[in-house]
Amino acid sequence: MKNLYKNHLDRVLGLFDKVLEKYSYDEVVLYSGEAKTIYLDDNKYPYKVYTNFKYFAPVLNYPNSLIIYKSASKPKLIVLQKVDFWDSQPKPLEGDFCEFFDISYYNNIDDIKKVLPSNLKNTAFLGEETERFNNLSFKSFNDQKIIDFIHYHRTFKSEYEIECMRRANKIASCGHIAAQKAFLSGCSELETHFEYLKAIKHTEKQVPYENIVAFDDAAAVLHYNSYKTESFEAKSFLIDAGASYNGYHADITRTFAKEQYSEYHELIKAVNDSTLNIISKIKIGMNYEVLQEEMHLDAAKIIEDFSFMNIGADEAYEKEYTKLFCPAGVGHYIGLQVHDIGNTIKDENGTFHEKSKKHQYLRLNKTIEVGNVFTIEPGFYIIDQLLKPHFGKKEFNWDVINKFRSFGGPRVEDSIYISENSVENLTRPYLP
Ligand SMILES: [Mn+2]
Repeated sequence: MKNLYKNHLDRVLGLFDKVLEKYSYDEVVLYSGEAKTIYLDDNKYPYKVYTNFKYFAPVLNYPNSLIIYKSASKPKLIVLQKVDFWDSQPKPLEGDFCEFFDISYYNNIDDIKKVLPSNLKNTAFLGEETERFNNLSFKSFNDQKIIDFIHYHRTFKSEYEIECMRRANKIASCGHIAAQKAFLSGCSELETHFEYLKAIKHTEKQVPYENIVAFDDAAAVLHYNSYKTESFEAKSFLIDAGASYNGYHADITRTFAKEQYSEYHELIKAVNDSTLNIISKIKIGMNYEVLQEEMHLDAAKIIEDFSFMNIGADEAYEKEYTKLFCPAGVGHYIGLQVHDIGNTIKDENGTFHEKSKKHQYLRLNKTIEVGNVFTIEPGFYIIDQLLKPHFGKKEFNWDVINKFRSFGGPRVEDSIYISENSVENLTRPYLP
């Protein structure tokens, strides 16, 4: 892992060498960010490190820290270590990455200006511009040209990043297995959520996104997070939950039926087959939107096979009825962010890439290239808000729709890495 990390850091530093030279800077300062205070309160929101800061190193929980990098020199990492008895004290940094940085500490946040380089006239600042940096004469704050350059290149992952994501998937899989058990043993949504956290050993603050733990019809609410606290005889369970390793994320969805060999179990199987089918169609050089079309072709087949409508698959596809049952995008880039950045940048100069016109909720419609990591997450839901304008229409088989409504609808989501010679599923080694 240390070698992988070393190569990753070399790549990151190489990118900064290039972009600093390209736009005539001597140096870059990245600010980790800070914990924000709630309005008229003395409590703070959970701290989340600036993503381009953690691109350098897995320094995830050290607010008010700086990375300073000048081409051809060892990057500096300056960490705040407050001395007070109220808060738990940040420990000195440890880990494989430490030896590749000049690490130093400062004790008082008001001294942050003292630890910055003395001459900032050719220095780029990246990160959240809080008032601490007001009146400082950086050459620029968050120069869009630098950001676009870095965000474009972040869509191509290093071997180290892939290894982190494999591990994140492995951790999340333990949670999924524990959650499935909890559901089958009659736990409530909230209890199931706790079992998940317990299994992955993350606090609520550490999960990459709010877990979706949805029983029965709640599964049709795509971002459901108002867990019911009471247990009840649930028939189906959808869990969309991740985990992180060194700041890299997993994003996995699985769906279960309490009753095996039931019709809903068949529907889950059909959606799982769709996930695997879409993955099998992936080719380097193909536009990601082709996979979105593939998802709708599969949804049309599900409509026909389960008789959700009184028309065939071809007609359901052509008339775009599949969008009523399968309204979301087929997936998104993933990495340091769950919905990783870079989907609207075409090249390192920041040329804007327009989103799909046909599929308004599709985040990604760029060409699939070596190094990309993205999710594939088809679903098939009964969403009354979408079906309402069609209520009563004879093309729809309302008996079947009514029968499935109380199950919500399945989604099955894996993460995929495109390497030179393979399409690697980062999720399946750990979870069926
Ligand atoms: Mn996702």
